[in-house]
Amino acid sequence: MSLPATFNFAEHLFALNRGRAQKIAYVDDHGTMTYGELESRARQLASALLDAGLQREDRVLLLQLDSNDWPVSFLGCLYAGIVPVAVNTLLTADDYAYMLDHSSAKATLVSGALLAVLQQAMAKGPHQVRQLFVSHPTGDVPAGATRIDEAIAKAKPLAAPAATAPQDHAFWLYSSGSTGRPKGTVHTHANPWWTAELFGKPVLGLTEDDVCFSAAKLYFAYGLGNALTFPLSVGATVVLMAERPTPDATFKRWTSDGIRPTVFFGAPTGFAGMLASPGLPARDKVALRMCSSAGEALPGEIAQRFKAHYGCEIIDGIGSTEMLHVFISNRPGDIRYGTTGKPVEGYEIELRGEDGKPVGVGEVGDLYIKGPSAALMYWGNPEKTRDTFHEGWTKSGDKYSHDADGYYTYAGRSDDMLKVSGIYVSPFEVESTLMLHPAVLEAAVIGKEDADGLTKTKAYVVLKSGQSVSDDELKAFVKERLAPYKYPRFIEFIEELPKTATGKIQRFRLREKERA
Ligand code: 3SK
Repeated sequence: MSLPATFNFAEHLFALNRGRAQKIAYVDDHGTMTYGELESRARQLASALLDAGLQREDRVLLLQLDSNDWPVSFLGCLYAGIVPVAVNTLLTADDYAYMLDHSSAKATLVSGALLAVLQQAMAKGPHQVRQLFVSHPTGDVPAGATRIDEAIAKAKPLAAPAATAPQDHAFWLYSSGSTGRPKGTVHTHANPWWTAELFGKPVLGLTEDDVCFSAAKLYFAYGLGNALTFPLSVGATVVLMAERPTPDATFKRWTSDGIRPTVFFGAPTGFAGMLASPGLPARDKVALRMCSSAGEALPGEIAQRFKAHYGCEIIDGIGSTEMLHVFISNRPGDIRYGTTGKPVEGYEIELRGEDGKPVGVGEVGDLYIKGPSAALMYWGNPEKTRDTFHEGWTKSGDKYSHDADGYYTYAGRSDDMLKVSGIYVSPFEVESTLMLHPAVLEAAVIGKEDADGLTKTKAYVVLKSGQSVSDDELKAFVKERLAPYKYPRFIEFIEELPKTATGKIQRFRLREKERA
């Protein structure tokens, strides 16, 4: 598989779908957009951006709730050779001020609902934003700003795509670590193409008959693949929603009288919440044929309960913002519950021990990935770039083991692993066991020093509403199921776990709480 010397990812998708001009590409909270409309609007926006003075390789902050304007904005930028910096819509003005400064964005494409926080960020300076394009304004747009729909209506479609090369900068995503500022992860025009060729098509088997719906928003690498790259690479239809993916909001789309999703992309916490919800729709009310899960390893028990209810598999995999999408995954019809599956063809996986050498079967090692969709760098951060991207390998920061059959099992984050009595304990293993208890909704396990200064496990547990259980009962429950040294010596019940915007448990916050 290879790409021509000139390759523009937006033009690639438009060309693929020119025979489907009348087919619905997107349906959002406002209405539908056909493939023909997607191409013409994106190319009109490309003209409008260039007419506004933006130039090839300039960065533009894309801060929008999921709506049909998001793919128009993203692909319009790519078509013009402008680089969208797609950012999380849940952040603070301080975060956006940092991103505007760090990316030197010359313009922003912003949802009306997010304009106020963006303006607060701009007031914090310094930044180079000269143009504001507003999608779905909630009132009058400020002086000097332009409505995206008006900019599109006034512009002629750009005649030809920017003649980008496969390795040219196409877009950025910010990757958040457990410490430090978010890192601007630079992806090329080739990278999304690789994720579709290696994962979306061959592993998920998406087709043009599918209707894709992703709980993860488009600004996440996971959501970008699920709701743009993969469906548009096969001519499928996508459902977008601006609101938070609560169980009820998700169920509303699953059971829509109009376009019903056939493939749903979620994360373990979301699946657990939906299964625990009284509103869970019956099997005959939905059209799901398959689900995908990423973000955190999916406890096998959740996948099995989901399958029992809907008769449909959840394909669990792991990806990263740096690799753009999934590189280890279960396969439809070949699922080993509780594992992340096998390496996706086209990616090499290594688990390295403390000596940097590959570990043996059953041993836990640091996960490294080699594959063609890896980001070029973290913008302006040579130190972290060198640390993460080294000799063609990308360090993920996760710990994994693999069995003799080649299935990989998650063992926690590199910095979350615990050593209890000299033996590694995976917080994830203890958490998944706690979650097997019928009263437990979620759990997070960290290390806590005992009176002797030795590390023991402590579990923070969130109970399902209306349920109760004693800590002694939970300890006994874990002891019965795992090696005895692994049971949590301390248990604290809390209302909710601290999480990142992508739903990952922030164990470091619990550790901070413990130290306070
Ligand atoms: O968290 C993941 O597993 C993931 C999957 C696909 C793309 C991006 C990410 C972070």
